[in-house]
Amino acid sequence: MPIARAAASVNLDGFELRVLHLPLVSPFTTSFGTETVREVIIVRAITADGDGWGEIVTQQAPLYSSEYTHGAWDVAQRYLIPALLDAGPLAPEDVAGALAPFVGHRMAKAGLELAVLDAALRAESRSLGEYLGATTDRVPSGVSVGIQRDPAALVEAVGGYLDEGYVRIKIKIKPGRDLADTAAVRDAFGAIPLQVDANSAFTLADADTLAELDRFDLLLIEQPLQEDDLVDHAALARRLRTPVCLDESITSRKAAADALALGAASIINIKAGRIGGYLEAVAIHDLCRDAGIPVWCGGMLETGIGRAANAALAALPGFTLTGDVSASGRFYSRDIVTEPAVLENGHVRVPTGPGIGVEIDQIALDEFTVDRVELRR
Ligand code: NPG
Repeated sequence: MPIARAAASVNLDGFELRVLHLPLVSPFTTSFGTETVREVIIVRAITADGDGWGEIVTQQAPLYSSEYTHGAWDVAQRYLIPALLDAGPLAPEDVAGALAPFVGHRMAKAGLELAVLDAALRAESRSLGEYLGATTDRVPSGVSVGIQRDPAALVEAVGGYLDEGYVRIKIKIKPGRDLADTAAVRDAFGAIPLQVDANSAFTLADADTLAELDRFDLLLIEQPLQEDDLVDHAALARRLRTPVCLDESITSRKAAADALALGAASIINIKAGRIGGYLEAVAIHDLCRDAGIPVWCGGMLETGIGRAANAALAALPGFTLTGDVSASGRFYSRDIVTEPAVLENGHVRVPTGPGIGVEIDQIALDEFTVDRVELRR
């Protein structure tokens, strides 16, 4: 179901970029490191008809993927924004094409596209959910739990999130912090919906250990091997009963189609940042829906801007598995939107207002800004 009705073009006067440092409510540890502050770039598209907001979800260092904040900051100013400002009146559907000559940098492209989309949809008083094809007004909320000091601390953290009402738990694993952590959560909480995320930390040589995860009846194992290990993922998938889900490897609709053709995944995590934008996300959703492959919406510790957009995306009908669309309070005590996402009976509401459907808390935005630049046509 491609976008049913295109958005009108916008006349871009310029863009503002800000680097923000948002303190996390607790450290977030994955197989690639620990974050205590979320460094993120906020994009404001400036048009005669009003502003649009987007978010570039890079991290400080290139540990999850090759992108990182100051790389995105540079490429956006040096190449991407000038290309958009030179393009004349621009429809959101044309952003990806205007940026296509520049290889990679998908998170930067996604953040710029979202800002243009938001500006265009606000000008038409149309919500992002309606535009993308959302079919529900609230989405079930899963939580991603970082690696803790030990399995007992993990059980305590998971228990807290279950008490808050999260309907699905994902725990981070890495070599040496895999079977015992998963067993501890299964033993403590019984048959809860549970999945694990390795963030590329294993190799095919670890297949025996990973096969032992089969006894925990997990919903899926996410990205056990490296980003470019499609053939090895296919070999691993043949060894496991646990479904293999890909995240880092899926950088585009084409990559998704290749992964499915190879049997490298039976489930796909869709993150708009990782694949260059929300329109590519809809394309992967459509591909998977036609192929009978379940998808779910991943998270990148988004601020209220990206979090609202993710809720809209997760409301498309092919998102049959619970995503990492948690409440803002999971990561932030103060967000940069006036109505941060909250958990209501284990669900997050899909905003219905124009564009991404949330308003910016300008005071909070200023408070967390550490760098700012404006580029005009
Ligand atoms: O709920 O936003 C969230 C976080 C979900 O675990 C999560 N994200 O590998 O999926 C991931 C991980 C991540 C976060 C990766 C930030 C890279 C950056």
